[in-house]
Amino acid sequence: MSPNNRAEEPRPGAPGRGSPARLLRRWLPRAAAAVALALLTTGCDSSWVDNLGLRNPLTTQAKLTVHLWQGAWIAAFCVGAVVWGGILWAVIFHRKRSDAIPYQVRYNLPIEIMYTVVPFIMVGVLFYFTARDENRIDALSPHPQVVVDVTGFQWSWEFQYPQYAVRNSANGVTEVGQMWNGTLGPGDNEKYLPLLEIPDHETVRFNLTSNDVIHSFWVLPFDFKRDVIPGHPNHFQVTPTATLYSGPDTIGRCSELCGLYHSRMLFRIKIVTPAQFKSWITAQQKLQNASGGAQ
Ligand SMILES: [Cu+2]
Repeated sequence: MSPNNRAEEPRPGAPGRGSPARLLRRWLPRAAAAVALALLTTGCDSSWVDNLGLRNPLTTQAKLTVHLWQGAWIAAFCVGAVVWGGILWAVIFHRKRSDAIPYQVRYNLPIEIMYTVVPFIMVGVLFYFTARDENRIDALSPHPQVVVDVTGFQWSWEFQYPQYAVRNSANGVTEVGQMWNGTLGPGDNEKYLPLLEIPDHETVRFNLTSNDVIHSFWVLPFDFKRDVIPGHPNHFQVTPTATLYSGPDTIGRCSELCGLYHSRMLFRIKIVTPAQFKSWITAQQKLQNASGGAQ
């Protein structure tokens, strides 16, 4: 460092153009305004913010997914706060004061060990909570209260309730419908889509199979989707925690690109009270007994 450079250095603590206090005064209001603007312009409602982009969970399993998601974000924010804090601290309090090369540090063993151990701990914590919740979400009870056999095909769905017998049918009450019709409006279309009706607060097991290619069964408020694969039955179980009668979340989807009309492979889902479910299933049994098959 030359004596000339030292002479150009500002006096420590002097309120020069780049002093920390002055920088903070200038940038803090701007940063606060930018964050407020981002929140306002994204137009998110509070549940979107609470769930960090996931749908409002309507099953005990979906609540686990949302909690895991929130926990992962909180952990990421904590790590982010340490990193951002370090960056801001360096930017504000260690600004360039001369052209001299700073003091060089190499091979600081404690820091090298910390760089290795801390990421391992972070991965370990994320792995533990993910594995624990995945096992809970995938758990199947040996005696589910309602069983639904789901069959995906190009480009619609069939729902069978094998516990509720129908005359001349080995599959029980069966719900079929049509794929979304591009020439009809949303209201009319919803009358023709296949209907999946399940009771609130009861364990419902889904057995998934496909007749042709790989599909994926996706119900938004389950915060869950599972592949529907030909020749490889898949299963999962949910326990709804609330009813669902209307709104955009009542449209279920195929989420695996499965051919030309993949985007039209929709169905309706309703979560009703157990009493409503019983009377609906009894009505379907009567109707299908009379006609000798699915409606
Ligand atoms: Cu599909």
